[in-house]
Amino acid sequence: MERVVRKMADEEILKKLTDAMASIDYDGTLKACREAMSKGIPPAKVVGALSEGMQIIGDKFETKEYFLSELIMAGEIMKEAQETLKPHFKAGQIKVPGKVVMGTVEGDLHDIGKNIVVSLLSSAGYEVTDLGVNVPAQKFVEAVRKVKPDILGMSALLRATVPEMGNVIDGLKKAGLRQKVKIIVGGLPLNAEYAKKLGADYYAEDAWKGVELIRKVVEKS
Ligand code: B1M
Repeated sequence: MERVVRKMADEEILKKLTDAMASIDYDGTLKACREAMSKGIPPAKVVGALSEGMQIIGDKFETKEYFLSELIMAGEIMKEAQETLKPHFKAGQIKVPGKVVMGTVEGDLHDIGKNIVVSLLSSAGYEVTDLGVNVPAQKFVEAVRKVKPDILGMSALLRATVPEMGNVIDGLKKAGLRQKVKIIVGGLPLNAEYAKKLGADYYAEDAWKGVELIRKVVEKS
């Protein structure tokens, strides 16, 4: 009974969080975030609730109820919320940290999901080279040559920029580096089938799954 009541209370907080995010309510979102953390709700669930809010914002942007200024504000709120969550990021039982190069592909400025992956990996002791956003294919190739990572992670949120991932993979092939690194891709327009078509090794639907995948891949290598 106690567990059921607790679950209902948690769901109420998560709903509050989604609603505050969806209405681009800075104070409300951060307050609900802190409340969720103080109640011990897992950060993955909190990010899930925030992403639901982001989904609503995206839908409202498409129907012209929200405009670019709202997307920008939402991005800022999400970044602040992420700072609140960071100290609570734990990436499971990672035992074999390795080297990871991460970036958002050329033409794409969305970095919130990518930054969550970077934070989770860093907090677990991985050596992460974050190339940032709008990263040209050649820069990914050079980073793989220089850093010699176990994993290359790429993120894209725009449908139009996803093919850039394929360009990076082609660049790696041309440079003779493709077999030296495992590639994980993530982002809203992707799925496992699309990732395979692009030539990636793995697709991660969220940051936690991505980090778990990376752990398994590094452990095997
Ligand atoms: Co943009 N935007 N945006 N935007 N934006 C979307 C993506 C959009 C779906 C909104 C919509 O119309 N519904 C739409 C894309 C449509 C399409 O491609 N078909 C869109 C558009 C159109 C645009 C502009 C073109 C708008 C314009 O200028 N007219 C423009 C493009 C700029 C550019 O990139 N060149 C633009 C700009 C922006 C801002 C800069 C204002 C801002 C981003 C701020 C930032 O990132 N610093 C922004 C925002 C905030 C959004 C939405 C609302 C939210 C994105 C987000 O942060 N989600 C988004 C709508 C939506 O998502 N439904 C939208 C939360 C975040 C936690 O999720 O990043 O998906 P996400 O990460 C997830 C997973 O995908 C996964 O893990 C995370 C969860 O754990 N993941 C990985 C992601 N990468 C991974 C890598 C991995 C593993 C997992 O390992 C490698």
